Parts: sequence; structure tokens; C-alpha cells
Amino acid sequence: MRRAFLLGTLLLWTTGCGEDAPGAPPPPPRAGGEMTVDDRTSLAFMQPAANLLAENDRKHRDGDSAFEAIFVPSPSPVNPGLGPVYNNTSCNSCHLRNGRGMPVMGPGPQRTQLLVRVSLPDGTPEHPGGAVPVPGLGLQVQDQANYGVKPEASVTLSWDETTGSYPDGSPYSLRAPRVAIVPTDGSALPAGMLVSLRLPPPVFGLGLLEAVDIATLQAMADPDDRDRDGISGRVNEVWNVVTRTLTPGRFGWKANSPNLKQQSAEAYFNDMGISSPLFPEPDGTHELEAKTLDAAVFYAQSLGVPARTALDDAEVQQGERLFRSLGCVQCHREELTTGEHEVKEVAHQRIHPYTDLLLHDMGPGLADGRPDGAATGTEWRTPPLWGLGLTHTVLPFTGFLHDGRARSIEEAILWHGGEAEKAREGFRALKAAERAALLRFLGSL
Ligand code: HEC
Ligand code: HEC
Ligand SMILES: [Ca+2]
Ligand SMILES: [Ca+2]
Ligand SMILES: [Ca+2]
Repeated sequence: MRRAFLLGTLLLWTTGCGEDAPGAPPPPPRAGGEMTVDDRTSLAFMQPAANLLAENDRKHRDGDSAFEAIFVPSPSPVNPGLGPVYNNTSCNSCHLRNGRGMPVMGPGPQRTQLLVRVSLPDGTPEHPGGAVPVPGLGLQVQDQANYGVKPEASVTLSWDETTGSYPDGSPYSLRAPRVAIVPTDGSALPAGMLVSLRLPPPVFGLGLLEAVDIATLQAMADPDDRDRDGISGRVNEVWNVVTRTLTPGRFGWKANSPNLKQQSAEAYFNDMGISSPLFPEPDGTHELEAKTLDAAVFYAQSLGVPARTALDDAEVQQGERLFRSLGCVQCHREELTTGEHEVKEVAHQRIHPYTDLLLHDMGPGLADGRPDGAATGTEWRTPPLWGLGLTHTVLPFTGFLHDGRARSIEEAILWHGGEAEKAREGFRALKAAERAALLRFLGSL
């Protein structure tokens, strides 16, 4: 069965390409290099990488358990340490099926999945990264708490809707979030408090992104736009809690975390209230075993990346050409090569993540006005687009963009501004059939 299928794809590929490309056709792009998996069901983001070495298979399954473990307040024989204040009880409850979370807040069965980052406006050098904690809230609002403990605040979310239309007259509607934070101790919020809403992003393919050399990122960066193409990617500089230095950032919506270990330890500490060797209790002890943190990190590093589909579909191919000609690829880079990495499977892979991992000014519409590391209040990191078309297969009704405001891929494009304004206007000016082709291509990723 499998052999016949592969042969079929190969034949289509050779015939499809032979006409305009003389010589050997390039191999069909495999999104995650040798890590690519062919599952495009609702479980697509949960597959171990195709090239996982036998000895790492067990490690991956231990990681799976760590990612799914639901924590409870201490003392408890299993998974203790939750709280006293927190946002949710497991990694999996925010990164649903390893994909996005829902843009929801508050009590109820899903609990809080959006994170609310806060800070005071007057960034000072003595706070690494420049973010100044808000009295009573710190840098992240924990709106859940253990029995008998008050959460920091209650947070509610509502949406403001605006309408617009394409030059051809077709209407669309966009919504932006409005967040209300009410401290439980009755105190008033400080004037000018900066607030940033963040949707849980998917967690597959991240080992590959971690393995992209910093030199590769720097080579794509063009902070002063010297080539004058209107695009100026920047590498974020963030506080590394292990080396205690400023280091390049690449994870999180603002590239606000330097590596998967720190990002995961921060999630245990801030999102779940669980201390670890990287974020210990004030007395130096910690609730999480070092090996559990390592297992959760390895899990994200060793997940497979779903393969593209419909490579030989004419409309998808037209959409791919538009994706290039509109300049989407200036930020959503089609191909990167990974360097060395302690996880052998992710090293030296040719991948198609559709990101440059760099910060871009995305204009006032998307701005949160809250700096994060060296990222300004208008900058966001280009998110990878691999697996994008499976977003609603994995979790119907979840959103796109950093706060989940876009209900469709189309809305996500329409929000682009700043450095991406030209690309957005190019999209708006397309004929309806061309817009549909571009969306078909994005849906095939
Ligand atoms: C309350 C919801 C929530 C919980 C619980 C949670 N996360 Fe996240 N996670 C997020 C959000 C939101 C982001 C984006 C953060 C940002 O941009 O600042 C994120 C980002 C990440 C990233 C970076 C992804 C990328 O593409 O940059 C990783 C890795 C990650 N989380 C792992 C974990 C692990 C491991 C756990 C469990 C220990 C966990 N998360 C628990 C909400 C959550
Ligand atoms: C200047 C760089 C840049 C260009 C050009 C650009 N993008 Fe983006 N794109 C981004 C950034 C940064 C974000 C994240 C913005 C946010 O979350 O607020 C993003 C987000 C997206 C998302 C949502 C992804 C997700 O995970 O939610 C889609 C879809 C997308 N872009 C498609 C496109 C298409 C199609 C084009 C061309 C018409 C394009 N982009 C051009 C930088 C760019
Ligand atoms: Ca705790
Ligand atoms: Ca807090
Ligand atoms: Ca440039």
C-alpha cells in the first residue's frame, strides 16, 4: 500500500515538473526534513518524528506523559506543586493536542488558556529585559488559585468588531480583544499599565527551530533595512536565567524566550506555579524533578512535523506562486537549514517552516504597546506556518495571531500592517479567485 502510494506521488511529481525544469526535479519539500510525518488528522501534531532513533522513543513517551500530567496542590503523591496561584493545570490543557489553545479566559471547564502579560511603562536597566513588574500582579496575571487562596485578579475578555471591504467590494469583518483585569484585593490598577494577551501556540517542530544557528538568523536580519525592501527583521535579546546574560530569543510570540528549556521551566513556574531547578523557591528548593522538565522539553523537540498536502494541485501551486510574489516569503521564509543540536534527529535538516524567527514591526493594528526583551510594542516574531492548514482540524474554532483574534487565515492576513502592509495590500488587491488560491495553498501547509 505504502509503496504504491509513494510511487504515485513520485510519478506525478516528475511529470508535473518536467515541462519547465530541465534536469532532475527537486525532491518534494518535506516540511520538517526527516522528522516529517504524513498524518493530517486531528492527531497530526501528536506524532513522534519519523526519524526518531529507537533509544529516543521511550524518552519521547516519557515526555508525552509529562506534557499531559495534571498537577495538583501539594502534598500529593503524584504531580504535586500546583499554585498557590496559576493559570492552568497541565501543558496539554493550554496546548490542546499540541496545537493552539482557545482564546478564552476565566473559570469553567477550559480554565484560562490565554496568558496576560503585564508590566509598568518605565522600563529600567535593573530589570533584565526592561520589564517592570506591576505591584500585586508581577509580569503575568495568575487568575486561578488553590483552595483558600485568592487569585491575583479576575480577567474577562470581550471583542470589538469592525468591518471593511476588499477593493472588489467583498466585505469582511475583523475583531480585536478587549481585556478587563480586576485585582481581587480591590486595589486599583496602576495608570498606564501595559498589557499583552498571548494565545498558546502549537508546540511541534520546535526542536528544529531551536537547531537553527544564530548565525543563520543574523544573516537574515536587516535591522536598518539596508537593502531598502521595506523589511527589517531583528533578533530579540532576552534574559537567559542559566547563563545570566542577555542572549538571542526565538520562542514565544515576541521571541521572548531563548530556548525550549527556559520556555518550559517558565511555563511550569508562571503558568502552573511549579518551581524547578531553573526557577527555584526563594529557599533554593524546587517542586519539579529536573528529569520531568527535561522530559517535557524533549517531547516538544522530538515531535513530527506534518507533511504538506496537494503538492500537485494547480490551484495550490498558483497560491504558492502568489505567496512568493506578494512578498510573504520575505518574513515567512520557505527554507532553513538546521545546525548542530544535542538531539541528533533535529540536526542538519532542510526544513520549510515559513518563518525567519525574527521580529518585525507589524503596525498599530496588532501592536500591544508592551516591550518584551528588546522587542518593541509593535514588534512580533514571524510565526511558523507549517501545519497551519490543520489548525481547525486539530481544534475547531481556535484563532490565529498572537491573541487568537483572527477567526480564519484570511482575517490573519488582513491584520498585517507595518513592514507587512505592502504584502497585505497586495493580497487585498487580488481577484477573488487568486485570494482563494492563496488560501488553498496556506491550507495545504
Ligand atoms: C495557561 C496556558 C499555558 C500553559 C499551562 C502552558 N503554556 Fe506553553 N505557552 C502558552 C502561551 C500563551 C505561550 C506563548 C507565550 C508568549 O508568547 O509569551 C506558550 C509558549 C510555549 C512554548 C513556545 C512555543 C513557540 O513556538 O514559541 C513552548 C515550548 C511551551 N509553551 C511549552 C509549554 C510546556 C512544556 C508547558 C507545561 C509545562 C506549557 N507550555 C504550559 C500557554 C501555556
Ligand atoms: C514583515 C513580515 C511579514 C510579512 C511580509 C508577512 N507576514 Fe505573516 N506574519 C508576520 C508576523 C510577525 C505575524 C504574527 C503577527 C501577530 O501575531 O500579531 C504573522 C502572522 C501570519 C499568520 C498567522 C499565523 C498564526 O500562527 O496565527 C498568517 C496566516 C500569515 N502571517 C500569513 C501571511 C501571508 C499570506 C503573507 C503575505 C500576504 C504574510 N503573512 C506576510 C510577519 C509577516
Ligand atoms: Ca508551587
Ligand atoms: Ca503574577
Ligand atoms: Ca530589508
